[in-house]
Amino acid sequence: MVPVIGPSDCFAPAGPGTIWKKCSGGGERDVYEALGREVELRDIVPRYLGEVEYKGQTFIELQDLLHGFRDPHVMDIKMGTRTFLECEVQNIAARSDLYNKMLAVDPMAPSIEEHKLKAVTKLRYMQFREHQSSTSSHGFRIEAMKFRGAPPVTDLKTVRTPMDVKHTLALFLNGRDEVRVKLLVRLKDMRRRLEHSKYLQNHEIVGSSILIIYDECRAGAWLIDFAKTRALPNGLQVNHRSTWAPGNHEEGFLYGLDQLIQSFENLPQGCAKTNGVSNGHSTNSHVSNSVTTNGVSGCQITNCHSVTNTTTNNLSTSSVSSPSTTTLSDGVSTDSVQPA
Ligand code: I3P
Repeated sequence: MVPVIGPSDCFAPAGPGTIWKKCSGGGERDVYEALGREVELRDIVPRYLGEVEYKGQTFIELQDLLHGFRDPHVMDIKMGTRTFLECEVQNIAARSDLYNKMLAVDPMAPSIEEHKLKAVTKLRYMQFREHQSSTSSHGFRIEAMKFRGAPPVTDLKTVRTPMDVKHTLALFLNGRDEVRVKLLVRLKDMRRRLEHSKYLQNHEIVGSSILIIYDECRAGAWLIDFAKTRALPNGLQVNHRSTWAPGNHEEGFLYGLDQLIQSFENLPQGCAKTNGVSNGHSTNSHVSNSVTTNGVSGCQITNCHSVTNTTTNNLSTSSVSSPSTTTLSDGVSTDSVQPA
């Protein structure tokens, strides 16, 4: 996640052009360092600028991908068919918070036993989330998105079917076919680089996201969030496309990227064009009558959640105020951002 759509207490602005991300343990820092050493991957992940201690907390300083965009549209897409670490398979601790989150999505989902216990394991919850969303079928799910001048939309847990995904992507692009074409070029380039990556040959990339950003002038996509990236056990190989079975460490990252590319390719041109900024956005709605996109063409927006927005948005940042430590001449590298 990024500040604009992620939990605000995880980030602090550093800048200009950089953010601080709260970091527990050195895992994510090590991944950014390793990815930064692989020249071919440098351009598809935020630049890592170092570790920072501030008021007793550890942050990693990263390129602010939003820097240089003007009130952009942002989408966070969680990648992979598996979103939990293999170690969760052995974790039998049942959690009441996850039971409650499950109930909120589908009150019928818990078993009789789980209802009695009022708790579920993390594995059970994570797999439930995978099946409720497009993670299981598509190898990606849309976690959050933000439209220009509107608060983030995060109620997307049941965007699951190919139609749901298509409608949500179409709504996000708002009929901007030139953005779709640029993103396809970028996503295919990412796939090529990742397929040839040495790092990917011996790591599983679990729970990472592709972040898509576009405004009137530019469009880009990056790979973010590496808290659950792990080295594979010695001698084990994965192709990032095969089905997961306990112990095989496949996470379906590249399968998801294939499906994401195909989903963008299959979008009809000019689908779900809206007349600029609307007062609300609806995706995947069970409330199709509250869709406020104007002039929907080629797609019916049905079966979705509705989000009404009234305010201009607001980069949410944490209350931690941080001195600037590093500045970048250009927050977003020009070769990774394509004119929209
Ligand atoms: C959370 C989400 C996170 C996961 C978190 C889940 O569910 O899947 O990825 O954190 O586990 O609760 P939801 O998306 O429905 O809010 P990790 O990626 O760190 O596993 P947690 O509750 O143990 O933090």
